[in-house]
Amino acid sequence: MAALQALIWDVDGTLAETERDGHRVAFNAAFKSLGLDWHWGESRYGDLLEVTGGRERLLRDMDTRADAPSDPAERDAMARLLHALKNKQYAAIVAAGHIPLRAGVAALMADCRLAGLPMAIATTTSRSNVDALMGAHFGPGWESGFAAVLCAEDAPVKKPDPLVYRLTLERLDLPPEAVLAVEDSPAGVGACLAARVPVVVTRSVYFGDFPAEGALAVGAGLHDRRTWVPGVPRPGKREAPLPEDGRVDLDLLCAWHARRTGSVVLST
Ligand code: XBP
Ligand code: MG
Repeated sequence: MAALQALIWDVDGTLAETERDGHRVAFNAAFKSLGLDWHWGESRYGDLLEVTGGRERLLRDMDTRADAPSDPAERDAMARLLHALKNKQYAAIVAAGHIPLRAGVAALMADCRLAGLPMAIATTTSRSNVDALMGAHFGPGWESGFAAVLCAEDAPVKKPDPLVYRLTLERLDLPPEAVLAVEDSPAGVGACLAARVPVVVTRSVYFGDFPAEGALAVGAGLHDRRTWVPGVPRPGKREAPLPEDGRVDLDLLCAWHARRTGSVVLST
């Protein structure tokens, strides 16, 4: 069984709570800038997160609106414009310091750097959003700290499709069993399982209680290992939460990765 050779990060919900206070707020500002009387509340946005991709999410919402253009080409153009405006607003929100990293993220990244373990990013959000968030927290040269950064522009078929993980593995030149992903959403876990990538789940505000079957471990946040429960591949069979204090560090992730027993459920 391969030892851990790279850690792969999801972005939205995993690195930071970007959705409720970032993308949602930015979408609402974009609606306003076009003079639209549209507003996504927290709960409505949570429902729309079933759709991955901001533009795709907009199109889903437009299906329910009488005042959205009825012509498909016009509707598509409007979604593209709103999405571009939203991403600009999002970058401004992030640059203003409104979106902190989730607790435990920076420390785990520092563990990887210290241990010389390569890291990658596998997300189906736009590259500009990743750049805005990572640049705000790690400075303009942040990308040099990552062996691969794959975004929506690289993988246009979005999670839960495994494409972004398959491309990331290709870029890293590693087999799936040699990596570990950190995810927060059902779509993210679905993408990992379909790509046979082992995954741990750090629960985010919008995905607080999905079953996460097939994950190696599930917890409320990387900062507190007492909230984590190592998973097993079969439904209904779970271990007790970890008793000891401390964060989820690289040693713990390596231990979970090493003791997995074919725990990646194949969905394809
Ligand atoms: C999150 C997404 C994205 C973001 C918005 O994907 O589904 O669509 O909500 O970004 P992940 P865009 O968790 O894999 O990062 O507007 O650029 O799509
Ligand atoms: Mg996510």
